[in-house]
Amino acid sequence: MRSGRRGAVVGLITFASGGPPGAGVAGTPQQGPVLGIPVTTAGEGGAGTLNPRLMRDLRDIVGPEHVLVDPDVTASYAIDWTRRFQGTTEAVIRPGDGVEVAEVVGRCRDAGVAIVPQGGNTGLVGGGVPLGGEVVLSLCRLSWIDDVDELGGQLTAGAGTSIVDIQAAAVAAGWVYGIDLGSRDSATIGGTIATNAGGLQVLRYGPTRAQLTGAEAVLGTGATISHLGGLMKDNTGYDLSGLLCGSEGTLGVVTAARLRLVPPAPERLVALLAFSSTGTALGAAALLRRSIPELQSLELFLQAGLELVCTVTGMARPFTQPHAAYLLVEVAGQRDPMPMVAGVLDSIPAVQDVAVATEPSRRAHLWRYREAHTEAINTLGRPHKLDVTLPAPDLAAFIEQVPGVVSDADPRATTWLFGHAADGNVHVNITGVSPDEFSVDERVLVFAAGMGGSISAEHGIGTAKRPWLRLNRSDAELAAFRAIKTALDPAGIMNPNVLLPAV
Ligand code: 2HG
Ligand code: ZN
Repeated sequence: MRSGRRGAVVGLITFASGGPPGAGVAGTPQQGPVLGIPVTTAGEGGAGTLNPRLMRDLRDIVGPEHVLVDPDVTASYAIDWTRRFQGTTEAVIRPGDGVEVAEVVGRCRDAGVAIVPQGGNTGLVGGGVPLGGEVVLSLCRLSWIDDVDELGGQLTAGAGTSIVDIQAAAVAAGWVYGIDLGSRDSATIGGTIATNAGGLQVLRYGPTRAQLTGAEAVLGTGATISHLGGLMKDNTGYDLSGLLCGSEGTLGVVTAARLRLVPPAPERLVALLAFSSTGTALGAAALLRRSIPELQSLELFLQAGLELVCTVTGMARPFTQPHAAYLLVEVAGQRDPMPMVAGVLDSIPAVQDVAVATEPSRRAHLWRYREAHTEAINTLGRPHKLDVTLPAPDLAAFIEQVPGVVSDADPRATTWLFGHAADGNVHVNITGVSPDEFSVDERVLVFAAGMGGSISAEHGIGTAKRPWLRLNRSDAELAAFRAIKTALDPAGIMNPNVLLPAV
């Protein structure tokens, strides 16, 4: 194990340089800060030093055209979607199947070279970019769908398959894939498993882990595990697929997944509801959850976000008057939901304005007010993105108070709030703050954890929140995490700069 040099002090929390225990990467790994966060470099003595024999072996395994080394080409693999997290890599490796993935991982393990697995690169917490000069293992060529079981409602997909392609294959088989998210065109099943992605329908179908009946993966040891039989009931010991889900590439690389599908719910209605306060909106959200079993989505946004979306997209404002808070509600079932939804809305006097759509393009239009928040905020510069969950009774107070917490930390900052009301999950986006300034991040995470919340609802810990995992996890839990990491990735080559706090 390398020696731990004390590292940067970020706000209230001091953290040390270096990777997780067991990160016994061969050579003399260098450590240096990126955005003030200490990182462990690729191995073999740091960036610029991948040895020619390793490169030759990698070319033999995947074919020379799938080992990308031109910096102009590799640059796009080294930056995340927010542009806040940017690293460098000497090589992007694009294996064509699980066997090649295993050979690449085995060869990198032998050479002591760290790997960052990468899917659609749509993660928002710096979990899929080579901040320490790691080799990028792109799963983009593992894009295939197989073994569609129309009877049982399941399919198997390669890790590089996009969510939109899985959704389409499910529909073609008479079923539906229960996960939907704004980045559906680019996000891949492998990436969404690595992060246990949530999205817009968690309230009805659960997060990605709930869709997974099994996975195939190459562990950091180089061993391949495959559990793709898809049995709905299978109590034969540890749920390794469930463990890999949410492990952010720190234990191994998922190469394929067996997914359960859900029955179609063709009769749909989307309603945009306006309220005079966050509190009344969240009160109505609770009532909607209790009254409408076919509730598919329940999203929250505020007036400032709506105004920004309208300005950036050119969309007309949905109502003549501005309102403090909005709920976007989708209901989907076998029968026309309109009469039932109308009855429920009549019983909520706090609703100040309503727009309802049943026709697909009108429904998509209402959804755009919510989904365009991410891209609209990105036009203001590189945002800080924090993704927290609060206990339901504390959500309104958090939303009301967190802008003050942010501006106390940095008066130049602007706070944007939106999210998944039914899950207690609010996305705190902060603009006007330098990308390498972490004190605002820390204040928000400490505030959320202090209210009993989680510092990561659905995006994962990545690099962005790694120093603060202790806010939610005890020493005993972290020791268990490290023991698992050491067992499945003894050489410490798998995504060494994410999830686990440095020691
Ligand atoms: C969403 O819910 C995504 O739209 C992105 O999780 C959230 O941009 C964000 O912070
Ligand atoms: Zn979200």
